[in-house]
Amino acid sequence: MNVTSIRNDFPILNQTINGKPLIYLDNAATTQKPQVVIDRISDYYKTINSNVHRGVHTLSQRATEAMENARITVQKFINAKEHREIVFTKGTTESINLVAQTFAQQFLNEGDSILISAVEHHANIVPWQQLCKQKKANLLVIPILENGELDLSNVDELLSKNVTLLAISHISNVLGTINPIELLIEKAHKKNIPVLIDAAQSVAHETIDVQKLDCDFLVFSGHKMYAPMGIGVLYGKTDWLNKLPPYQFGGEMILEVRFEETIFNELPFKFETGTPNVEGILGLETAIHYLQKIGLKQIAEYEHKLLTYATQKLNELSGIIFHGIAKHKSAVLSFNFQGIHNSDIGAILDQLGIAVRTGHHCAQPLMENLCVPGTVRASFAFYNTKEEIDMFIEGVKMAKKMLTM
Ligand code: 7TS
Repeated sequence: MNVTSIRNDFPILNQTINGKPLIYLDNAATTQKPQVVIDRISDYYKTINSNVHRGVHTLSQRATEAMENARITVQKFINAKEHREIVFTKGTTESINLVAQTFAQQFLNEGDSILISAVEHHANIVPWQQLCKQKKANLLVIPILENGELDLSNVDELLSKNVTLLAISHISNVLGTINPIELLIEKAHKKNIPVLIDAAQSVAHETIDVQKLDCDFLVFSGHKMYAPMGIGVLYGKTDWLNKLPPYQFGGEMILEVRFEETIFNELPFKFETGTPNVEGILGLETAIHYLQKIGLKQIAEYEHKLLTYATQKLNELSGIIFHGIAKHKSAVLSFNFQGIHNSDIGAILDQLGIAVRTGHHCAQPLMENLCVPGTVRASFAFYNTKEEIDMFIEGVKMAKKMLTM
C-alpha cells in the first residue's frame, strides 16, 4: 500500500490545526472523504441532479439509473443475493430503528426478549430498550470479560429466554473487540432466532459477506466508510423484509393511493419514503469502489500493523490502563491513566493538532461496566502512518506530564 499517495487522495489531511499538521485519529467517529467521493457529489449536481423514480425526462432517468446502479454496487459489496435486499437509510441508527419499529413491532410480544451485548453503542440499545418497555418485553444483555471479549459462558441460556431477535455489533466502537458473530448467528439460528448485525465499525475494515454470515439483517453508515454523512444501509433477507410493514408513510413507498386505501410499493421502495439522498447514495458507491481499489484485505493488514505498533508504544508509558485487549481486535485503542481525566488528555492533544475522541463514546452502559466516566480513544484508518503514531505517543507523554505536575 502506498500511503503517501493515498494521503494525497484526502485533501482535508493536508492542513494545520493549532499550527501543527493535522493528525486525524478519530476514524471510528467518522472517516475523511477522498477527492473522488467529493467529486462524485459535485458532478452529480453539475450534471444529472433531478428527482428519481418519477420523471419521464432524461435527467430524472439518468439520476434514477445512477441510484439503482449504486444499489447493485452495495449489493455486490456485501454479497447480498438480491438488489432489493438493500434499503437506503440515513445511517446505522435509522436502520436499527427501522427494524425495531417494523420487525419487532410485528413479532415482539409481552414476555419476549431482545438480546444485545454489553458493548453496544446507544444506537443498538435505546431503540430496543424503548420497544421492550412499550411491549412489556425484556432486554437481555450478553456480558463481557475483563479483556473486552464477550462472555459466552451463558449465551445458550440467554438465547433460551423467548428471544425474538439477537442484535449485536460486529466490532465494538470503544474496545475494538471483533465479536464472534459467526458463532452467535449459528447459535441463534439453531433456536430459530433471527440476528441483526451492527456493522458500523466493521464495514470499512473487514470483508462482509452477508450470505456467508447468513445474518438476517445488517446495518451500516456511509460516513464511517469514506462516504458522505446522511446515507446508510439496511440489508435484510427478502423473506424478512417482505414480512415487515412499512416504516414510514408518504411518497415513493406507494404503488397506488386512494383516500380510502393505499397499496404499498415493492421492496426495497416500501422502506424508502420520500425523496432519497441521491448524492449520498452516489458518494457511497464511489467510496466502495475506492475501498475495493485499495483492497479490504490490504487495509485490514495495514491497520493491524498500526494497531500493534501503537499498542506496543503506549504500553511503554507507565500507569497506562488499556480498555479492551481482546485477541481479535480492530484498529481502535481506548485507554486511561489513573487520576487523569480523559478529556484533559484530549484537549492537550488537540493543541498539538491531534484529533482523538474522549468521553463515553455513546456507550454509557459499557463505561459503567468499566467503572470509568470515559476513555481516550484513538482509532486508525489506512491513511494514518507510523510517524503520526510516534507524534501521538509524544503528545500523550506530554499531556501526562502536564497533568500530573
Ligand atoms: N453502532 C456503532 C457500533 C457505532 O460505532 C456507531 C457510531 C453507531 C452504531 C451509530 O452510527 P450513526 O452513523 O448512525 O451515528 N459510533 C460513533 C463513535 O464511536 N463515535 O462517534 C460515533
